[in-house]
Amino acid sequence: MKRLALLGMPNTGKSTFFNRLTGAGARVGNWPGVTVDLLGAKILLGGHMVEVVDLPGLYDLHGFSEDELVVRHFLENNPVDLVAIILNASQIEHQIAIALQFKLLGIPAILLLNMSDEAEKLGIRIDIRRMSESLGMPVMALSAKYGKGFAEARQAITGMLEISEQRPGLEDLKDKLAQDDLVEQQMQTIVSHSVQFPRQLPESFTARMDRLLLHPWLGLPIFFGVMFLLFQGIFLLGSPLQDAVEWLLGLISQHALEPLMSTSPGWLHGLLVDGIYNGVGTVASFVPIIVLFFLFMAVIEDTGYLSRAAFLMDALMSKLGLDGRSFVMLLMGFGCNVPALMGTRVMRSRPLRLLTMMVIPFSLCSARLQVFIFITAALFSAEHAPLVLFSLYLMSFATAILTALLFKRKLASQEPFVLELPPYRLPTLMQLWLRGWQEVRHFLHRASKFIIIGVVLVWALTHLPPGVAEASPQSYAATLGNLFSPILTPLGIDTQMTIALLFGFVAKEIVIGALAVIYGMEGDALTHQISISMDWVQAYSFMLFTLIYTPCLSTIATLRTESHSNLYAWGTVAWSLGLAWVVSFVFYQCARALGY
Ligand SMILES: Nc1nc2c(ncn2[C@@H]2O[C@H](COP(=O)(O)OP(=O)(O)OP(=O)(O)O)[C@@H](O)[C@H]2O)c(=O)[nH]1
Ligand SMILES: [Mg+2]
Repeated sequence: MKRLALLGMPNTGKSTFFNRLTGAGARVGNWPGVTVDLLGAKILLGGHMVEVVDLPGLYDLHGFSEDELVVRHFLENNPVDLVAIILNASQIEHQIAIALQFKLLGIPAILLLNMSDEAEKLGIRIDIRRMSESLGMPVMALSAKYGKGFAEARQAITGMLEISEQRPGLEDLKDKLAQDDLVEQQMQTIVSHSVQFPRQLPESFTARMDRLLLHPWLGLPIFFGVMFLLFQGIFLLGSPLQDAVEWLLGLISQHALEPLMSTSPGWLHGLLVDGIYNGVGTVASFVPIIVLFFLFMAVIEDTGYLSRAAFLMDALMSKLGLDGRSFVMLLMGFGCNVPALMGTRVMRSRPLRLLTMMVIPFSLCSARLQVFIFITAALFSAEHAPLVLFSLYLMSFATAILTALLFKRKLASQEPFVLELPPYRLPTLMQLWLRGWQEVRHFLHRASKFIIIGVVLVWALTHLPPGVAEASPQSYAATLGNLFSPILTPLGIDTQMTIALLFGFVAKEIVIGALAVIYGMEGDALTHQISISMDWVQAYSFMLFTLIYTPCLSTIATLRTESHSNLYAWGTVAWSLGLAWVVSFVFYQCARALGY
């Protein structure tokens, strides 16, 4: 099998090209450092099976951040037939060095000048033929996003792969890169011979937008306003969709599932309908909101506004021992903590990375959001519910800030970093569609992996030993819950909720699934049941604990693999568990003391 590697600086459109070439759904975003790990896909090109590998971006081959190491490690250990170097044509004068480095290494390469649409708008003219001659490798103009030049690039790659021979991995890549001066010199010659810059770059749309959005004192209020509108939009559009899914699930159960199951034994009916169907269904009804949430975040990310958030928050974050990128990762953590943790690979300083990874688990992720929407809808009025949710987001930030302040001396770093502000770009519908679909797939994956197993286990615990009444004090569930009651009763958390919390350790989606199973209800009946089984103080204490105690098993696993340290991973978990207990305890006891 042949192997084609896509390589270039961060944010040049490698993943966009990869998706177009392979039909895969790699994550794309207008932010340097979206791809931080290898991603491969196999396709048929000109009669050969070709493995295409999308690599993280790298500033140069000397780079030593974790994501750049991934690239170097790949090149050193994997034979490749062809390297497609993808660069941003509008920044050609800074980016062409990588092409030269590869040429000096003697690896067959093709140079794709991506974003040629943007370069053209800026009035940058590139003499492709001349550049190709002086570089000694094929050069092509491309717009991976809109498809211009794609067919030609694909054809050229196919042709080159036909004749190429696989090179073994490049051993000791670093030692072979000693010719920086030479690269610098040649780079200038090539650019001056084949690129024509306009005498004066026109004032771009981006510059005009930034005058407002990065305004010294309007910038931050605008940013928070945008985030506020985003959440409003999600609920405005999401709630009716959620109701529709619930209605549909009810219909299926009433007209298909119940008649079908009417003759089956009681326990099987219980397991399949009250257990799996209600449990997974309750979680599934949140999928529209979560998909919308990711779509809105994708727009923020893909327009390039996320980079502005990093810029605006950089000064504040540095007071916490973090930087603007940490803030962006916290925001990404609102979606899911796992990719946010991996996104910290772009940080070169290990202490900074560890500190950022320590605060990310406090980001109120979309799985926790489901629990909170559910509980607030049950216990608070429609007027108060948004305020309650908002307060939980504030708590999420507050716990992150507290953690950073407490640990910043232990994990002190001074990594100088220059923030790149990419131009504003509009995502295409295709990109948004891909993103939405990815989230649905991600849900199905989690549903099959954790949620079904979780709800079945909860069902078994509430129905065993045989013969006990459902969730009665004699059931295993109650026994297990009682085991933890000395710890959780002072927080106002009862046995049922304890079971939900225990399973929530694995994945937060299971929390509501588990509640559906424990009470043997779904939809409005379940909401009503929750509203009478606790008061608002207990509910808020439960939500505080759920927010802080630990995100999920995948996050813990990621903390461990990314830090290469068991001590760090479990230390982080111990800290958040302890903090969760203290915060809930203080809240619950104070509220009760005040007579609520
Ligand atoms: N205008 C324009 N935008 C593009 C083009 N190709 C990609 N983009 C946009 O550029 C941004 C970066 O694209 P990605 O494909 O994520 O870039 P990448 O090189 O994989 O980035 P990293 O994974 O961070 O290294 C996204 O907002 C894309 O939509 C193009 O040809 N023209
Ligand atoms: Mg990428």
